[in-house]
Amino acid sequence: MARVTLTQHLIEQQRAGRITADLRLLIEVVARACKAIGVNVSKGALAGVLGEAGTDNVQGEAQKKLDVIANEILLQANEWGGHLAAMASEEVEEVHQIPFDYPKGGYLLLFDPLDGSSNIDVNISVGTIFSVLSNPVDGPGEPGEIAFLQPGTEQVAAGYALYGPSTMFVLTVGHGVHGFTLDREMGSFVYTHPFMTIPVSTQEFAINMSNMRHWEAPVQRYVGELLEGVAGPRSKDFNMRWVASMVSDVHRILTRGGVFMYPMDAKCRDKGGKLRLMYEANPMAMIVEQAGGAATTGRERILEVAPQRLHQRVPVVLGSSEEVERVTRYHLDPQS
Ligand code: P6P
Repeated sequence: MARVTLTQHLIEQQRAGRITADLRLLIEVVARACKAIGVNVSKGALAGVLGEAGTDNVQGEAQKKLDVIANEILLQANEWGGHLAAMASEEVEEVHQIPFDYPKGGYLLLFDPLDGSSNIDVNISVGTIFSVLSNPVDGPGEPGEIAFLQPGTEQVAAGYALYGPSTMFVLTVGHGVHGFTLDREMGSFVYTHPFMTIPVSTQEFAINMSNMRHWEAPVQRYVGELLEGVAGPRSKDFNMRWVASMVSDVHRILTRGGVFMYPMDAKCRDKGGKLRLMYEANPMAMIVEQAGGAATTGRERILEVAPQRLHQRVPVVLGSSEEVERVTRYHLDPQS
């Protein structure tokens, strides 16, 4: 049977009126940039791109960390496309405007170009996360930070690339979550995972246990019950996974269920949390909800958080709805 590619899938979404031609082309450009990032990531030490910036490679050029390379690939790929009014990246403090001589479009693109990059040097999977908003600013003016500060419910598309044993591209435009696997011979993303769905219940949790002493009481209680296993109030045993690469942990949950937590704790409280709202929590929350899961800060739905700053952080609890609802209930009703 002829294999459907990302391009064909997007054309079908456009024919069904679910996305515009411009959004289709934007997603294609992002996916192509992710392929280029994957090529660099998979070279590892061979490309002289591991390790810290500041050292010189054989040509005497300053070596760049992979996340800087990934950021440049995404910025350059999207500047000329004509679909964007502006971009925002974890790697760039300010909003990135489209060069004045390039055509502009009606979308805002936000991304974490290489999430989990601390895992690069130890050859553990990393990913790229992206989010698409509509530009609320009419007319030719350059959108400032304010234009980006929209709640996650306003996202028109969200997705990630996972540079793992296989390179995958996972996408939602608000009509389910769909996964694509890179066929390296063809160079195209093949539609391999239609309508990815997160099981309601699970026996697997993901959290950095080394932070236990810093957690707030509801998380202490919740994880304590998981660790009590079948003899405890949950009456079943739980397994734990922590890749310390959000895209990998979320992809596992999308594939077989689970609950992922980077909760508020005494260590990250002054920053508001660990993970970034606009280009980590929001896109992943849209994906998780579209796959039938849930995503909260522990106290409120992530997609309804009103952003105050472009790079703000939030606590994150996401995955199998039964578990996310329990953790959230423990925060909101400690006597429950
Ligand atoms: P910790 C990676 O740096 C990241 O932003 C996420 O991808 C990941 O879930 C988290 O931080 C890991 O944090 O504290 O376990 O190193």
